Amino acid sequence: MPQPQLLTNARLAMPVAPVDGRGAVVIGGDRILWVGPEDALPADYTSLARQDMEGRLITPALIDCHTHLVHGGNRAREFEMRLEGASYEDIARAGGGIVSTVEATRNASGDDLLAQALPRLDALLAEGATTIEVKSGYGLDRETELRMLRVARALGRARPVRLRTTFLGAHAVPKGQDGDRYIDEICIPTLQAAHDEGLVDAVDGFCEGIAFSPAQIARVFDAARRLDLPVKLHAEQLSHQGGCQLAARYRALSVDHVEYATEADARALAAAGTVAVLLPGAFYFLREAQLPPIAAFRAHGVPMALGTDCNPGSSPLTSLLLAMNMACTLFRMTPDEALRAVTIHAARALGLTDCGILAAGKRADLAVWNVETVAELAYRIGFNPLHARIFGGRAC
Ligand code: DI6
Ligand code: FE
Repeated sequence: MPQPQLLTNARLAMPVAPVDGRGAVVIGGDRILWVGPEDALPADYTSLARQDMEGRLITPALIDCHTHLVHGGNRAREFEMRLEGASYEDIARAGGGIVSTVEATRNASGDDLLAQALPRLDALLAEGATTIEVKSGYGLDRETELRMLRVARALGRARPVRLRTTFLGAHAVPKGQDGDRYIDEICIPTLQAAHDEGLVDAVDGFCEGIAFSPAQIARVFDAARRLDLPVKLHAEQLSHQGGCQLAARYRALSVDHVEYATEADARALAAAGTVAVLLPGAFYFLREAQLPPIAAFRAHGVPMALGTDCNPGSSPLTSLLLAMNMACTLFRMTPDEALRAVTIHAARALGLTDCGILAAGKRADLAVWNVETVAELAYRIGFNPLHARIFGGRAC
């Protein structure tokens, strides 16, 4: 076992409890051995060579807990149509939207999809992310859903990153098909096939007027339960459909978007231990006006996470730092909340307990920033102050 590494003269954002003054981190292999104020460094470690962080801020490495990184093509033309007055839902109902990306994704080979996704992944890593979730959901047939998930796994081998895959077969009703038949005859059997191939870490759905009803999503969740897979849900994004209550009944890891969630939903989420994943990129890009009920989430103790929702239609965003800035400017989250939202709470939204926090025994996934405070991290727009990204104890 190589010598542990000792980082000193750092500012630490744990991010739950702050450390005042100079902080130090001891890393052994891929784990944090010790973290705390430098003057409390245990005697065992004082003789290690010091790597002087020169007062930089160290946070847990960032976690993007909601992306659709793997997809074919882009929807810049729909962006122009929306600028001309069409709504996101109008475009979806007219055969554009998710199903147009489905066509582009079906027509792309695995190699094409990988090549298109890598620059997006690299953009996230360049800002200090080490754990990324990737969803399927632009195949809506067995072959393409499996291809998307295999590409997601391949992304995890192509870069030093921890990749978590989510099966999102219930994302949209394929053109010309009946929603109920699609769920029972394609979506659920495809979930089984993807699980058999070891491609699924969690199961998601889109509960919305333009997608699936709570009753349809419940059938997908029952299938997930039979496979012992955790669930999450795109819920209450464009309207209130009852997705949060459904997700809470299934003890979902997270409900995502949730602009139209209510106080009663917040109570149910808190009781179920479900994380609310806020996606300010989609809120911004679709020029939504309905704000997620942040005050109710705070009051009831619902953990809030943030993701990019990186996707071609509603959030072509590949920056968690910008998501943090947007969460503060648009949703009035505090910078400390925004940091917890892309670290410890994002980990929880993925069912992970070994990362997202600076604590002994956790993974040594750290980000070192050329800033002094958490507020400084959240307030800049379009500037990347990352000094170093440490993944499993290695700077890379
Ligand atoms: N909600 C979203 O924001 C993405 N999926 C979803 O269910 C949008 C997907 C798209 O427009 O391509
Ligand atoms: Fe999404």
